[in-house]
Amino acid sequence: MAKKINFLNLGKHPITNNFLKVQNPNNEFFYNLDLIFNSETKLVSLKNFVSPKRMFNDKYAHRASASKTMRLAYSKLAKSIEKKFKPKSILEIGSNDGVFIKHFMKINNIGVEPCKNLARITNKMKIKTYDEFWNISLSKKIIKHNKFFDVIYSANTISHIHNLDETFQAVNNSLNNNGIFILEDPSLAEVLKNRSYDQFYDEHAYVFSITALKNITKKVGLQIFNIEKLKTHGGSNRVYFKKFSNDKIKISNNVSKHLKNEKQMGIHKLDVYRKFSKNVKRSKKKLVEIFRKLKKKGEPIIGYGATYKSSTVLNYCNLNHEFIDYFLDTTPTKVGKFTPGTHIPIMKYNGIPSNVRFAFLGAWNFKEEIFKKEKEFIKRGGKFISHVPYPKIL
Ligand code: DWN
Repeated sequence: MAKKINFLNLGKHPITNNFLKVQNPNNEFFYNLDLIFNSETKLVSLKNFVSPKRMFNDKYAHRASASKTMRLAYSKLAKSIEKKFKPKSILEIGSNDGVFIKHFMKINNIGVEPCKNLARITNKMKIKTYDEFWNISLSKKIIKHNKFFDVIYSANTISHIHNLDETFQAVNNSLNNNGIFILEDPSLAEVLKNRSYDQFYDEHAYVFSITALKNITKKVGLQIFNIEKLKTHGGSNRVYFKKFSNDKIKISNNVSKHLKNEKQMGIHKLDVYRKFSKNVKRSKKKLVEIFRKLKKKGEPIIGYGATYKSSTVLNYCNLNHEFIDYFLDTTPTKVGKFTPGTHIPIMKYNGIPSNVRFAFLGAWNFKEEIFKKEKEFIKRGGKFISHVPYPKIL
């Protein structure tokens, strides 16, 4: 019998995509953000899933193409898929604003994107995009019109879908016999190492280990044949799957290496999560201490990058408008609004104002890109505050 064990309670949290039009709304929705470990599958997930319709709607704010790092990463991956697999058809689950799928205009390229405002963007780009949630019924509809796929790709999406058995089954049903499925999502091993507890929020129903992925996909006939460790989004895994029945594709040695490494870390044991939980509580204490000290000195502090991730940190640590004056962000759909739960204004990025010496790095996953861009700020003594891997002033 699978046992689902609670290991961390992060308190009450809002919908991370709910960037507010007014600073103090009276009907904001909150849910309890608790993390659990499944002793059978080794999956780590939220205890309470939030209704998908609340999160993924026609006001979805995140644009995958907003960062240069990601634009380059997707273009590089598209070239590599083209070269290695020469697909004639490709399906992307969670196509967002088309940053990846637009590289495949010469073949049959199909998007799935339940956020209607995003699906409209890619449909306008002449990429047939289904504005529905991925499930068996949608996969049947797509196959009927488009046949089976050579490649199915999904970045930062499968970890957002609650029913994993159905999700992977629908993927397997939609692949042709030699087809491959590529999944890219934050790595649980990296979250544990970096104490990046902000990878858990309403949308991130799961944070995957390779161990858990292997356990849950074998049930539907998918087999991992390659893994790439990525730096993107604070440390992700790109996992390649084939059908079990396809023995033409060789299994790379790195699959067993990853599994061995996770075993050594104890990813299959509850103790590791109990330790993580202690570290997260310490991290909160230290971060709040840093903010309190700076505020006592009267320092203005801003936020850099109003990420969905930062919503977890701000709400868990109770860092509201009293601690952070405002956020700067390049995403037009966030500008002029307020952060969910903590009600901090979000302003249009136009450089860091000269009176600011401290900026909380909400987009810590783009640290390299941001440090390159903010040379002037750093030169004049400006400092970033980050909670990863532990709270400090950089
Ligand atoms: O999985 C998900 C990831 C991939 O994207 C989603 N569930 C939602 C979203 O999460 P996020 O908001 O934590 O993602 P990012 O990509 O880390 O967000 C970066 C934010 O920072 C954007 O709003 C853009 C902003 N930014 C900025 O203002 N200046 C980013 C950079 C690099 C910058 O220089």
